[in-house]
Amino acid sequence: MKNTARQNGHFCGAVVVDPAWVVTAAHCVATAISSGEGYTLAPADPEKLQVLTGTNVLSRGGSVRQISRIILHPEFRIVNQQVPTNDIALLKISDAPNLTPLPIASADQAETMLADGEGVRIFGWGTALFGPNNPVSNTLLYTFVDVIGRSKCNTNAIFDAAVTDTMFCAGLGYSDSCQGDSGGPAVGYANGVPYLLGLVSWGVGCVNRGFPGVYTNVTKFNGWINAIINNRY
Ligand code: 4AZ
Repeated sequence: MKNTARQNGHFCGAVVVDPAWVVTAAHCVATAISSGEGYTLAPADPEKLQVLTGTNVLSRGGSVRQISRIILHPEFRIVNQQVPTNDIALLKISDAPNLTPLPIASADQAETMLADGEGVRIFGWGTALFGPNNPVSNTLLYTFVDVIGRSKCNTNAIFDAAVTDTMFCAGLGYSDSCQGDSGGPAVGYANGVPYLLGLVSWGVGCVNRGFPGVYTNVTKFNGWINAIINNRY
């Protein structure tokens, strides 16, 4: 996704789940509005964002699509100042909504594909290093990361119970997602066919030997996604 307020820059990934809809991380497309002591999270202005499709090179090819709606998951929150929960949002493509979707894994497929030690493939144009001023990648990068089971990921030494059942952990110390990869896909394969399992959501640095990346488990949101796409609310 590109943000017109950030000099046309790439800032987050997204995944096509319907000819007219893409899914991304809610934290990519939410703005905090202060209210009283705290704040509420509201959708960003869809006019300021665009979706680049049909190329794996940011600077060349593909087409830039306008979006008309941003729908944050109603339970999207940022807990303890930093952990996004229910970190998922849908964007409606208003401009040539003829995209080819990636199917979302079923709950049963996800059970198998997200077992401890399974490999998932992650994709993004994010940075290679964590830090304040690193460039995003002009070409789409991918890597494989191993799923780290929730009980291990929730130990005191790692995320100390912060990983809920709508998240999963993957990638410990060898390869990882990084800044600018948020909202992009984690994919599993069944007989060579790709299925969407997750979205890059949060972590502590990148390729950190102590901390895996954390992903939104998209398969837990199939009902919400279908309800919106099929215009049921
Ligand atoms: C980020 O800042 C970010 N290694 C994304 C993924 C991870 C860390 C940070 C996971 O967008």
